[in-house]
Amino acid sequence: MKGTIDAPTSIIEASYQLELYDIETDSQPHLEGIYTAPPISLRAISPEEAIKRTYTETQSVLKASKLPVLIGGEHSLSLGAVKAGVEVYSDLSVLQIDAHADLRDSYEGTEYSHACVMKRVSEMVPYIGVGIRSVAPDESEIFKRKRKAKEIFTVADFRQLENFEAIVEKLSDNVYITIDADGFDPSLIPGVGTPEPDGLTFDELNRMLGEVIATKNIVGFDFMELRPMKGDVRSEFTAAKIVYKVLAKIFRIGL
Ligand SMILES: [Mn+2]
Repeated sequence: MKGTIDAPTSIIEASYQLELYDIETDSQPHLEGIYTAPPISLRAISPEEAIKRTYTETQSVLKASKLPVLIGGEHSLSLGAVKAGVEVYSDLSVLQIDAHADLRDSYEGTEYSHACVMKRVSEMVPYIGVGIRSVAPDESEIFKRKRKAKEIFTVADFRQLENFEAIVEKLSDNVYITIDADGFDPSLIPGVGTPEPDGLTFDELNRMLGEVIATKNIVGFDFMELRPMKGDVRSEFTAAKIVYKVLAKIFRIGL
């Protein structure tokens, strides 16, 4: 989990620089009440244990009828949140924003690597992937199948859509959103492990999420895989902004 461990602190710090007013929704999301929980301690434990702790924390937030928002962190931690979510919402589906398919069965000796996260998610719930533009040879068959079934949209596929209906119609009523920072174009978020060119713009992602939030019940979301860079705050500021804007849209509809 090297590199991503400092992301939560850097995103929270960047959030202090955000204007509290959101132009788009004509609202101040902070007035709804945003509680920043202490960080989940994940140092010196196995990936399985880290996922388990994330699961327990998310479960307690859901039990309190609150909206869990996870700021990470290694992408595999999303598994803990999805597991907690599907226990409450049996029809749960996941919307993945990511440059990578993350469909490997195992990677570097573990089934709980960031490179396997969507394979593990797909074993729990259906999901739709958007922004995918980097696929390993051993993922290519399943990627092609999912792309043909319109369960995965490359950035090129996404840009050919006239509206977001094809994405929305595949999702169930209750949706968990997982955003890997590298789904964005690296000009917006250079601070990632694998900056893949030709990613989504802020506007593209913001508009698509707006449509999903308007039509679905969002049970939780996460923003993962940021790696802060020295001397460049673009990444964490963009991360803080999208998290705040997603909250603004969810709050406008009402929890
Ligand atoms: Mn990724």
